Amino acid sequence: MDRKIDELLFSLMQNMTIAVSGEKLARDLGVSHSTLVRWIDKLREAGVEIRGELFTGFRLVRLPDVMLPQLIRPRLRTQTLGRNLYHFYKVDSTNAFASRLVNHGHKVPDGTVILAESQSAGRGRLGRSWHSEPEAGLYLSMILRPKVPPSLAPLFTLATAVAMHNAIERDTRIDVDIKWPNDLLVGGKKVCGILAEIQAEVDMVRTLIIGAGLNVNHSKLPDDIAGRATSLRIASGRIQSRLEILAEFLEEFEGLYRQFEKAGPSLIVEQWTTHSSFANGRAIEINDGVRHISGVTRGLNPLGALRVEEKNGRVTEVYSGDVLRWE
Ligand code: BT5
Repeated sequence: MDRKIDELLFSLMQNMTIAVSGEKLARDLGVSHSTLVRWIDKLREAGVEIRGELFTGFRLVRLPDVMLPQLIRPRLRTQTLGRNLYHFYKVDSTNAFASRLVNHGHKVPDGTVILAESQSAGRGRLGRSWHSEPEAGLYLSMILRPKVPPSLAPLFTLATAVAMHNAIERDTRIDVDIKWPNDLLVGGKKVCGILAEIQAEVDMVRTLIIGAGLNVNHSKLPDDIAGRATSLRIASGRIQSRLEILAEFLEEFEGLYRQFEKAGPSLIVEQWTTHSSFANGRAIEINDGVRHISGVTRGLNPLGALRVEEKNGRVTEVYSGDVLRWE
């Protein structure tokens, strides 16, 4: 459905300076006048400013910042990641849509990417929610089928954090830190969160869905998270390009993924360690789902688990969890 609306928006964008007759748009898209009007309304609801009506013709007021596949495709430098692309103006959650796609038996190619302008039920980890303001953020999910046991799945969330870190730094020159396991921080505040969901047999991952939410152009965040969250725009004082960051991210992630398939986790582990101030010497308290572990971080093990030296000198290796406190 949204694919046709993308086509409509793209043709309005190609005719920015003139009003395009509703008659012609409906004919080109092969839909009735009433469907056209409904789609125009849907675009307006999504924040796209369109002037006019069916009989006068429609014209865009300004170039909208929408993640149109027609704009993304020419910028993609990947082989497979993002080549199959779904784009929504509004969806409940890109991760939820991805699992519906996989579960309903559709043949979903590896590396499929789902993008949304806004989410009505963006998900965080452990049942928490993700604030997903329209147009301001990047909300994406990737469908992957790595040939690994479930125990190695957390490596791909580390890889996502590294890829997003590199994409943001390259594109915006903003300093980004990675908080274990996979939040991105700017000036100590969260700018990006990652949610990996896995469908697996006991010894093999069937499908891995990795979602990432990045605050890009929010001018402010809701009061309940404003103290611990920020956006790239707030941090840099400039509007940033979601499109360019996305293209960089997909290229970076595909590079890490391919390297993993060829040579194992070492590059992901090495890059994560280089870019995270949490890798070494941080006092930290973690809930790994079973118990609380407090101690000082001592790097990642070769499979990506965080090594934490506890007070009694014992080193515990933690694959995933929630950081409760850190210094
Ligand atoms: C995460 O969870 O950080 C994972 C967030 C993943 C979101 C993406 S968006 C695309 C894809 N589709 C989805 O439905 N989800 C993924 P967690 O570590 O549990 O952090 C959640 C907590 O971060 C919340 O409880 C808030 O305190 C805070 N938070 C919520 N929205 C935020 C935002 N926009 N920016 C910064 N912090 C936020």
